[in-house]
Amino acid sequence: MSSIKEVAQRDSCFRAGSTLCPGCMESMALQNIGRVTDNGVKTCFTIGTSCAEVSTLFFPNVVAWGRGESSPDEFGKSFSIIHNVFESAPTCAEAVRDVADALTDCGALKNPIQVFSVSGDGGAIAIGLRALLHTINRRSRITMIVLVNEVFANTGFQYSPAATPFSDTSTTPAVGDVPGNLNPPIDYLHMAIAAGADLVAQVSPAHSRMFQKTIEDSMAVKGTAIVFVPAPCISGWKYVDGKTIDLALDGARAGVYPTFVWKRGEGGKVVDCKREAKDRPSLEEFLAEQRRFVHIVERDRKTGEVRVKPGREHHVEAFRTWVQDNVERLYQLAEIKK
Ligand SMILES: Cc1ncc(C[n+]2csc(CCOP(=O)(O)OP(=O)(O)O)c2C)c(N)n1
Ligand code: SF4
Repeated sequence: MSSIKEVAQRDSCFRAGSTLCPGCMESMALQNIGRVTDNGVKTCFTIGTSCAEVSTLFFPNVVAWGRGESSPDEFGKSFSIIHNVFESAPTCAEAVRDVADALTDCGALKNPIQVFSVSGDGGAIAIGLRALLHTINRRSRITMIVLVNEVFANTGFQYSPAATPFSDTSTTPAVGDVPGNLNPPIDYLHMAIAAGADLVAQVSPAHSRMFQKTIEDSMAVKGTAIVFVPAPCISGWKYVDGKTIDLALDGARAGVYPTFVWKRGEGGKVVDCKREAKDRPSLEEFLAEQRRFVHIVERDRKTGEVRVKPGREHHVEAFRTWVQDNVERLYQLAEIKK
């Protein structure tokens, strides 16, 4: 693993000028990935329509990507990005990989290329799920990044199949007795392993060393790597400024989106999230930080005390059960070797 200090001094292909919300986890993830990939190898990103795309490639206004100018003899420094439709970032990345490999095989391309796709969870595991699974199944040598903010954010915060139970979204509103989203999320980590990925991870830049190492490892595997990045969304999750990293850590440690890294042939591990509920931080505190759960848990403004809303106790218990099942499933998943 390169040293954190060395990577911090690299040039990031994600540059100033995006219109992502201030404090958006996606911009932190892209900043970091941008630096890790500035490693002397030409980088190509494909990016599907999502917050990360509409806020950074709004030609001719905002184009927040690039590594400055490079001459042909600085091929390893160069960076390119392809915007493609919503659900097709992995497919387009696979196409880039195939073309690069074919050019290499016939001697026309002398230098290596590293290829990344970037999607939101809506693009990757809702509308684009079928395409994503087939690209994994073909063992395409790419890294897929899925920025999981649990909603279709840029089109109005609609539910996605990654949405946490009981979250209020624009298409699963908490109204009357209905406590928001009633569907448990798709088990996308297990699904990616079953489809044939060589590296599967769930990690955010809040676990900075782990994040950097995972991105570096993803570029070294022979087949497909997929990294799901839990991405607290200040506008959709509705929390106060400055809490993005705290929420990323609290949610991971409380078992809502545990940090998880798995490699084919080696197995995996759950990091910084205890298996027993009694050893994990309070779920109520995690819920109370976000107004998308205000219908079940609230914080007293004067005392700061968190309390379950009267009549919502069974929803909090159901949430606790889902979280425990989630953590247990990941511990078991970590034991799979191939
Ligand atoms: C085929 C197709 N359907 C719908 C849309 C409209 N659309 C653009 S982005 C988007 C939501 C993206 O959600 P997600 O991938 O989760 O990214 P986020 O906005 O949350 O970053 C939708 C529905 C589209 N561009 N193409
Ligand atoms: S809506 Fe959410 S995901 Fe989109 S830019 Fe804002 S904070 Fe980021």
